[in-house]
Amino acid sequence: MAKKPQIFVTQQFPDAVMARVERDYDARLNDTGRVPNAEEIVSRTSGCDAIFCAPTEKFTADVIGRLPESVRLIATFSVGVDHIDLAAAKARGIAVTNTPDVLTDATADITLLLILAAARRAYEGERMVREDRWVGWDPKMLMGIEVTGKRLGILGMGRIGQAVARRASGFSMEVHYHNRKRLPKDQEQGAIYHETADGLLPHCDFLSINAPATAENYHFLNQQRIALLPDGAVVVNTARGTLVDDDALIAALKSGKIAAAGLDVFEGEPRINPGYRNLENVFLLPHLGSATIETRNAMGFKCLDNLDAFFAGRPLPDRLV
Ligand code: 8YV
Repeated sequence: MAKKPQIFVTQQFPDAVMARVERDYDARLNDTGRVPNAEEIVSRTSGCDAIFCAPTEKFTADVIGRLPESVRLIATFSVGVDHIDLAAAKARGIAVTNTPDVLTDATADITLLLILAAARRAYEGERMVREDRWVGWDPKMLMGIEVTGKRLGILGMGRIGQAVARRASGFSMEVHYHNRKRLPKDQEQGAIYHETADGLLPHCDFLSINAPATAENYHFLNQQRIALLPDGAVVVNTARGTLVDDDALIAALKSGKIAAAGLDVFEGEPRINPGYRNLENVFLLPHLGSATIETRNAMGFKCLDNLDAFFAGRPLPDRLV
């Protein structure tokens, strides 16, 4: 029987995915119960042909430069690839694949969950019931912001942004967007295009951040840009925490300039800016965007489809470099 390719698997992925890993690969599992650091990534990959990883592992140019010669593919369990220096991988001849499409719906669903939860004060309401502080129906209790019919601005109209736009039309929202490139009409989902992000912001009763993290959009939502939003806007982020300047958003949530926020991602996660913890008008989730059984299995299978193709000498379905 042919020798199975050796791969380093950095996380305990869903069971159905791990069953396929163990059947088809000579898998070296990260069994430390925590995210491997740079040293561990380098030492554990010794003799491996490929790495099956997640965005919790950082593949900087330095780490990529120190990977053993034998490593020829990094398959990441994510659509986002800001944790991998693609140029450094390309320079070393290491292919990189990701998992587009399969997590679009789950992530768009959670974007709507955050829009609704933030606008309708779900955190305060849930706590009131659970803590037995609900003394009875009251016509002015926990009045939130109506979602139906409002303007939604989408920053980043890729697959997930478009799926958010489709869902928002079910709430009769007027959708606006900014994207580096304007989309062809048939992909715009009826949304109104703004050539610049700053031009989009004044139209956002709700702002949904759906852009990939890049060096250019680091702290995109800063104090100056928050000032461009209408007073009392709602902000949601399901993309990457680095697009938001947390101190600026916390100050705006305190002053009421931003009425509420819903956040699934944080700069430096799993640690979060402690300023969020005491705010009632922010709904916080621990990066659950793609966390459904169906989607997480599909993401894992997609990584394996790429690994299988690589070792069979076929073109990689989701090759980035
Ligand atoms: C992933 C994500 O589930 O795909 C991405 O880029 O942010 C998430 O949906 C998460 O990064 C774990 O792999």
